[in-house]
Amino acid sequence: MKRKRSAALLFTKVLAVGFALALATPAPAPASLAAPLQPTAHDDFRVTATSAGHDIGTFARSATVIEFSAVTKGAVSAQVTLSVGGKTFTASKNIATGDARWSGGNASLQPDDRLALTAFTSALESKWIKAANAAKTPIPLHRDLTARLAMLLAEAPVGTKIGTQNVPRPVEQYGKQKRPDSSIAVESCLKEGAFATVPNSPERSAMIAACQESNEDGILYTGCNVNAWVVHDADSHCFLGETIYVGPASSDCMGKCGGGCFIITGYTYDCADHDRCGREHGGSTNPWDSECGDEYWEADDDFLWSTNQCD
Ligand SMILES: [Ca+2]
Ligand SMILES: [Ca+2]
Ligand SMILES: [Ca+2]
Repeated sequence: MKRKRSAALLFTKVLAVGFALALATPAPAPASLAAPLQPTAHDDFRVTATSAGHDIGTFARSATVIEFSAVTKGAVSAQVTLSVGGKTFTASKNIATGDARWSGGNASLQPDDRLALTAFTSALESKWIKAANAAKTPIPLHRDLTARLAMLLAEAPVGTKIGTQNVPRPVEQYGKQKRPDSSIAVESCLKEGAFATVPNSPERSAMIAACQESNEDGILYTGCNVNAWVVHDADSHCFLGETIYVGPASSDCMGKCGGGCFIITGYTYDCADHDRCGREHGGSTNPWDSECGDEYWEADDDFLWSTNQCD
């Protein structure tokens, strides 16, 4: 039932409450108001301006400072700018038209940048995503996109220039990649090629380069806690298919887009391919991670558009 109140009475009450609060609340120290924002502590997350439709702030991990600015426009589109150690990355997404774009303006990320971004995604998960889930409220689009861009950048191949990528929303599919009959692992490389060349020779490198394959699956969900047929290639071997256990019950959430078990993204084949490649050929600070560059680019649509199917 709605109760009517006189506007004058309400105004008087608001004034009275405000006055009482002003008396009861100690004034903040002038120094904290005047201090410029210079985060220096470990994993220091600060929001300097916020509303339902935007957030601006900083995150610092050791010497690396990330500045973020994110805005939702018209309820269906969002724009995010992340400055990582002075390098600017942007993303935009429109869920009505299915358009998305992200760019680094040809900047490249170094191991320290990636470690800061990984810590930043953890902060976003606890401050924004888990908080929204606990309150059973939807995650604002600009916060969702901030987290997805941070996760994507956290896994960018070290030293690789990041230009502008157009990533329209692909058709989301569900199902299984066909596994070759009665095989545990299959490498496409011709045995004759391996026998005919010497390890670590230019001829062997050329032979392996010739047996790399692209494998863009759009967004194809693996399902949850299943054996999936995943594929990758690298500088040291040809296109290789293997059966890997993926899902929330697997080690470190194998197949989930983004590091670890971050809540918002899905378990997909392209992210499983990239995860497997990263585990075999390099962790977050390993420069050889560039071997998984093709798997990375094939997964960017999964990072930006996939949704969690398993929790
Ligand atoms: Ca993909
Ligand atoms: Ca590869
Ligand atoms: Ca793939």
